[in-house]
Amino acid sequence: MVNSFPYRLYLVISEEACLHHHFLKVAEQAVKGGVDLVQLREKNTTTEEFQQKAFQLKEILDRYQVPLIINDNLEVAQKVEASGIHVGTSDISPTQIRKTWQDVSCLGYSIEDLKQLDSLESKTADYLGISPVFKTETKTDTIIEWGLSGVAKIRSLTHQPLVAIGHMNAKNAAEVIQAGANCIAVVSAICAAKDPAKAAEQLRNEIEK
Ligand code: TZP
Ligand code: MG
Repeated sequence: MVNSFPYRLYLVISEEACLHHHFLKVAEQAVKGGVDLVQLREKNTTTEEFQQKAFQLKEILDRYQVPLIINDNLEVAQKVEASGIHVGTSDISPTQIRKTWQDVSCLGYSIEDLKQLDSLESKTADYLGISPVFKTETKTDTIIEWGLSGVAKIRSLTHQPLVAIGHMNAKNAAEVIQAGANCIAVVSAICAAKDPAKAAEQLRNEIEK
């Protein structure tokens, strides 16, 4: 069977989160270090700005054949011909996205409650975001902290690809994979690193352990 979700290390990037280098440089370095999926997640920006950044980022990612996912903006995602879109429970729904964008190849949906696992919205997604695995200062409007036991519980209930996000780093990546996640998603572990390529490489090594 073809593995439709082969990704292991997922960079969720915004210009603001990149502390030491321009976000395009961070993305390129991260890909060189082992990131194989990238999401552009820009809050507090205009659609025009978001779109411009997405075009710039996609140009780089295309060179490495790394797919671009757009956070919660269907218009931008389709305009830049991204590979997919990621949404949370309070955003446009996965079923609505598929109606509008029939050939979307990678649709991500974050779950914050076990009950959501059984929903049509979850089943419509190509992967589920376990959000957040651990509390993080990068996103504070969260409801739950899944922890390792939450990851294991979700793994026992679904065969869907699982992306772990929230305070993920090289110290905890291996155990979260062991608990059942397919892929580790990070913001600050790479965006705030002085050497994003090295940070990505360390994460990737832990994931592949
Ligand atoms: N969704 C759930 S936690 C999170 C998002 C976007 C932020 C993760 O950031 P960090 O810095 O990797 O903890
Ligand atoms: Mg959202």
